[in-house]
Amino acid sequence: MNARLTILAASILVMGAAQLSFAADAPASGHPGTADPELRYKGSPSAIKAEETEDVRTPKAPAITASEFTRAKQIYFERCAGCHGVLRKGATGKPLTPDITLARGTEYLKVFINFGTPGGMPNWGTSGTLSEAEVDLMARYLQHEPPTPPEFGLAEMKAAWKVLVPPEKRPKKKMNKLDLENIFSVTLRDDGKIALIDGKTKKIISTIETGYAVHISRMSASGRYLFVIGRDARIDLIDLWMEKPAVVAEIKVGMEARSVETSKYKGYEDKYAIAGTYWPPQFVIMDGNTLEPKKIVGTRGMTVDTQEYHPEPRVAAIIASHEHPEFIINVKETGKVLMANYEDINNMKITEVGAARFLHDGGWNSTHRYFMSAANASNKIAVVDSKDQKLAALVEVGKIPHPGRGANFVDPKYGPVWATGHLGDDSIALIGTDPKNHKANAWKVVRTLTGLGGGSLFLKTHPKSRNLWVDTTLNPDAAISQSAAVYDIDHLDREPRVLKIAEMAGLGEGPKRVVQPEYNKAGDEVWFSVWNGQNQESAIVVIDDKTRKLKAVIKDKRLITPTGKFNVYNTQHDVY
Ligand code: DHE
Repeated sequence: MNARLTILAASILVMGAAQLSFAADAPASGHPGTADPELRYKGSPSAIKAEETEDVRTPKAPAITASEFTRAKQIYFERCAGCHGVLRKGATGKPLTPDITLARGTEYLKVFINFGTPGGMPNWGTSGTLSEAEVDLMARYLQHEPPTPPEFGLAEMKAAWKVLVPPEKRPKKKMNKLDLENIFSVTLRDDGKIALIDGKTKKIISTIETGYAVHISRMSASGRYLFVIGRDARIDLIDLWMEKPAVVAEIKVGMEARSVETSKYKGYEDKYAIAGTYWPPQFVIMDGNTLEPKKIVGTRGMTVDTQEYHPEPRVAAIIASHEHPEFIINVKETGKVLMANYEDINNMKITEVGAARFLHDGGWNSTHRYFMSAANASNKIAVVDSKDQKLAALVEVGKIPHPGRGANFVDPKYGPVWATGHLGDDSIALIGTDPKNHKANAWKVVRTLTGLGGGSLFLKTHPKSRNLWVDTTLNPDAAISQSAAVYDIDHLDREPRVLKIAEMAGLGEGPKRVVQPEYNKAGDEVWFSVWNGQNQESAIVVIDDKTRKLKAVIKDKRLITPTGKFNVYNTQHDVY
């Protein structure tokens, strides 16, 4: 590397902190100085197909043949779009638009692609992921205008919409003997399915074909309908009342998505569903019984802080308000929370709450009034008051908060708190959430616990439990990523106990990442996924919450890459 490039390599951290998704067996790039969990949480392949984009050549950019362009697009969507955005406008990774890349030039860009940066850009070249020719190709490609994937409006959604069993042909009452409230919907990430698992027998009731890499499951307010959404923005509506629960409606709402939710406000139970998409950047409100798309709202617009236009603000977590007939929607790149009122969707009122970038996941406080939302690039938790429809606070926490939906409990000293773990450090922040009776503690970090390490994704407790369970799924040390920590809520000053969850599963080879604690309905068992590679054996480990001892290991050849688990009752009633 010549001197100029060395200086550039050291100074340009422009390619940004790698975020967000990975396969269980994804290798870390091993770049010195970069937090490994961040690298591991890299953008997974985008569900956008390279052949669907509209391509433009930029006259001043280096020559590139049509076949090279196609190949580069594919690599970009597979490796880079998760962090830098489809339009390369910058997300967690930095912007890579031609106004920036043309000025840098091919040689300069090659250095970054080859060696990565301490800021989080993986070393695609030296890790052997991309060949020398591919590094050169990507450096040239990035100087051309980003190809644009197509929009996805009402016509496209309607074309992809299928009602397999119309509401009038569905059962009028529950037709099976299943204990629906204690079923778990389990994401089988790399198998394009979910598994329904009976909470008592711990047996798989059935597996159901869904979209590609289902991300989450959410329940309708009545507890009858299960909604699952895949990364490819396909939503499946599953009727749990049928003799054999099955998909009754299906739709594709875009090219890439992560979130789905249902209306829960009194009088609107099961009436509407909503899905947010990463591409195109928008959300759609659908009929809750059929998934018929009703109203699409784009999220493109100005960022909360610098107030500049962002063409690709992705929709992250969505939660249904219990205070108003509203969906509360995290818009990642603009750092805004939208409260969309569904009372009259033709004259829709949307309250825009300015929070901070980049909004990702979050959940309710124990009273279901305050939405606690992680702004992960700002190291803050935004507290959104769903009753008064405004921002209550921005709370400074550790590095890259990642709560899932978080955990609510009563701290013996500080009163009601909501907790989040972090991807970027080992801290667990407990935030006071009771402005009425514990005003001095409200929206402050009242206590910080020390976890097993960075790389935590989810933590959980239950109103009937005095345990707080925390995973460390993305920690680079296998001993840590394969374990979970449990804290005694009555003695938070004590060290946590460490449970070697993966070891309990007795599996063979593989990364065996322990991910997402989830309680059963009674709150006396906590379930962990032991997430292995697609061709390796995975399992779910069930721990007795009181004794903290192993209760059961669920193994089944159909249990391929289990990640998220959603207990019907707890998801329906927002218990966490
Ligand atoms: Fe998730 C929730 C986005 C990677 C498992 N994930 C969410 C939510 C969002 C999101 C916006 C909140 C949805 C809501 O509440 O409405 N996740 C993303 C990403 O953008 C990211 C970082 C990268 C990607 O390309 O997908 C990503 N997520 C992952 C994973 O790698 C995980 C660990 C495994 C997997 O299945 O892909 C994963 N995400 C989950 C789970 C939840 C989730 C289990 C729900 C947690 C809950 O308790 O509600």
